[in-house]
Amino acid sequence: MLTQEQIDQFDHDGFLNGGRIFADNEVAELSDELERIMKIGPKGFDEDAPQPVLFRDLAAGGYETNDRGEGPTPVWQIVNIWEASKAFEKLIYHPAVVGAISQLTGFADLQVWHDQIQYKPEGRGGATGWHQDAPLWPSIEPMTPVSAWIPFDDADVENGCMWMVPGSHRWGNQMEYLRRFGNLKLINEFGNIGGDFQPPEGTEVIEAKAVPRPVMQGEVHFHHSLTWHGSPTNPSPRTRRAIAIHYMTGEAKYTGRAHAMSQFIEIEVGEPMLNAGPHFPSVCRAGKPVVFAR
Ligand SMILES: O=C(O)CCC(=O)C(=O)O
Repeated sequence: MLTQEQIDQFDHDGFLNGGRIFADNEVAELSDELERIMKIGPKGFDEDAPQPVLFRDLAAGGYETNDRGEGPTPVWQIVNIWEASKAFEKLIYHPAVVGAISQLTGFADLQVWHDQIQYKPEGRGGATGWHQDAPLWPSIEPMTPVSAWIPFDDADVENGCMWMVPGSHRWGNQMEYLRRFGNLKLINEFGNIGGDFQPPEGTEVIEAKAVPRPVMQGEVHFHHSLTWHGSPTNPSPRTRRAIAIHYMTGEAKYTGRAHAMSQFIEIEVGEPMLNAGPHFPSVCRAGKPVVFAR
């Protein structure tokens, strides 16, 4: 359970380190599972085997790639690893994570929108540009979800932890502004954002100032879907591996607009995502985390 102080902190900042909730052996199991799937690779799954929805190097665009589709500064993105791995399927139901998301959103019903591994290899892992999540998810409205971010390595400034801007979740859709900073990739420049940004009048935080968000193995970190965030390159000798689980609240409705997940939505425009089908598991019902029983 999060304390009221933690909930207030999240409301103010748009992010929160929720502390340690995973034992070492749980982190090790997930980390081994991730390495198993990385070995299979984007092209190695049998056609009829359960597999992720997307598996690609996010940073490869415009570069020459090897036969795995890997460019010179890889950020391996695996979307819905839970569909390919029992250990990750169990993770999306984790009662401490789900309970905290329910507290932070104030919603009793929650579903998984999708999950996403971002794997930055040691020495050459690429950057994930500054962005907000909700504007990249036009298929669902309103923009209220919260994500849990769980690392499988200590994620710190040296190996490309996320950076965030406190209070930015109250500033609406600012993707047009953030796109101007696509050139920021290296650790020593990544925080140079927001200098000329004027937060909307009446918001609590009135300066756009980026801060690094180190998260240690075993801990969970939460961020609002409108919080400005991104992560720089990983020049360190350590991997930076993590999963984000993007949750939807019971108010989410299908808009008909496109996203990698929209091909799996089995409802009509305007209907609640609650009925969207098996790719969007319900993980909290009437305020109680659903027990994973498979
Ligand atoms: O893992 C990262 O560095 C970025 C993840 C991210 O953008 C997200 O969780 O929304």
